[in-house]
Amino acid sequence: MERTYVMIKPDGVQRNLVGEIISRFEKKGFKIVGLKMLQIDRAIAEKHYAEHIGKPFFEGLASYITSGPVVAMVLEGKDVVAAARAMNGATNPANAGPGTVRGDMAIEVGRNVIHGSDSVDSAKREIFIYFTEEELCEYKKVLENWIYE
Ligand code: D4T
Repeated sequence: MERTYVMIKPDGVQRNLVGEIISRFEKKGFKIVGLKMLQIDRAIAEKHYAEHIGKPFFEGLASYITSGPVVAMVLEGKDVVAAARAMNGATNPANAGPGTVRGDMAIEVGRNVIHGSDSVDSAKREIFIYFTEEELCEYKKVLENWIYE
């Protein structure tokens, strides 16, 4: 089973969207295997968004992502990396379809509520920026036979 890193950004926490967003992934059938709240500091922001350092939007992104607590989670399931990206919607909420998190809950790219890893390799890198192996739970859920054939 694949794993992905999903993070509710500070605006999602401030706007009371944590429960609704987590609920969407639970209802879909994905399994939460890691979950915590933390405040990102500058060093973690630079590590997470290393590919964007130096770009015109980086300083705004860094101050936004460090501006309040985030909710970090690891989701497990079949093809969960692509599925979570699809559920999150396009990076710019203006282009995100209805039914997606960003389409339904956000307006501007600089306040786009949620992050999801863009590939299996990014997921592996990002999961271990935020979690240790010991913080991730391996467990079976009784409903699995009703979610997977
Ligand atoms: P994240 O990483 O937040 O899930 O976003 P994406 O994976 O969907 O998109 P990204 O890496 O291209 O962008 C990272 C982050 O930067 C913000 N951003 C991006 C911005 O404020 N202005 C911009 O022009 C772009 C491209 C939004 C997401």
